[in-house]
Amino acid sequence: MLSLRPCRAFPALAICLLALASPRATAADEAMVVRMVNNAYLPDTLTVSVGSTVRFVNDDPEIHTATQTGGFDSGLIFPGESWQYTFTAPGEYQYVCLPHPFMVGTIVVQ
Ligand SMILES: [Cu+2]
Repeated sequence: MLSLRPCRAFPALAICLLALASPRATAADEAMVVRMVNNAYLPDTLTVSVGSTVRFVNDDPEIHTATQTGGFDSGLIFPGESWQYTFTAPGEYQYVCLPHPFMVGTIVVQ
């Protein structure tokens, strides 16, 4: 029966609407995001102020990490997932993706 279709679709639709209704990130929040796209960090260098939380979002179909030698380590970030880290000290934090060592990025904290 054709009329069943909208009913079946409703739960998914409700989730979509909930997502749209959640509070919007401010411009400042959006700037604190590093996306992983096409096996690269975007942006590859991000400058933030001390105390900022940076969210690493995996928009790729592959697993990535954000790993600083001797420092922070996201562990595996699966496709569609994210991980965040708060930078409490000034400095230049260089990091790589462990499965893809050619993926490099820098967080400049000032
Ligand atoms: Cu990777």
